[in-house]
Amino acid sequence: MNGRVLDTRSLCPLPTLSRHTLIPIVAYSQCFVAVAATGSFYRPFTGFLPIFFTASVIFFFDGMGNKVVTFTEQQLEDYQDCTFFTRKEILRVFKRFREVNPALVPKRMTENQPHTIVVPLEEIEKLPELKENPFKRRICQVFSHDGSGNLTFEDFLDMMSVFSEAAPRDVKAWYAFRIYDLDDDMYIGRDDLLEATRLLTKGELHPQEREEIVASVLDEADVDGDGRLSFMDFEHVVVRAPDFLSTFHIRV
Ligand SMILES: [Ca+2]
Ligand SMILES: [Ca+2]
Repeated sequence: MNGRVLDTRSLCPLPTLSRHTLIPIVAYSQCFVAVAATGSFYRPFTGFLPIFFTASVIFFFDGMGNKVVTFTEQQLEDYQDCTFFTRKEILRVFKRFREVNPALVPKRMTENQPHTIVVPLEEIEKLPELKENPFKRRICQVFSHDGSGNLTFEDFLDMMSVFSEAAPRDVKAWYAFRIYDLDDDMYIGRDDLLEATRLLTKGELHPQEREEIVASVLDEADVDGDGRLSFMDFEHVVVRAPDFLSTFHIRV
């Protein structure tokens, strides 16, 4: 199985975490919980809306009524191993992905297609689960194999897995950190916080007000006083935030 899913960061987050922890694992998570303490509407991920499916789809049928198998048994097993999903959920996620652009995504995914066929960012952003989220572009970039925001099926599966109910808190915290670390320097710095605050408040706050929020976030969360939030700083906040898991969630 050549899929990126199996050999990189994404769907097997724990090895990824340990790899990254070798670098001083710094980053960010806390900001928004701290921000949330200053005003209840400063809350990350409130744009995610639950997705409900009335029926699960295991197979597609072609025009002649013949069953079309989307993935091989081996592919499904691999995806199960590397996500927090059951195979039924994996197929639901595929249905969701294909609905974004049925002309681009075939019903049957042959060998390389799950990690070679790319749906553009602009189309993914229109998903109801994402379209109201101020971080939608950043979220797609974080899960995109090349950082562009365009997603293959495996990127998409990866994203939905991390946002699923079954994903553990430390995995969600790690990806929340990465999403807020807008400049990818492994810290949530002052500039990241200012921009995130702007996104979260839809530009309604005066720059001075945003500066004050960022200062209070850093004051509260920057444990070692280096002026930025490491992953450990961030995780410390997430652990204390009772509603973090419910806000970092998309239902499939
Ligand atoms: Ca940063
Ligand atoms: Ca710090």
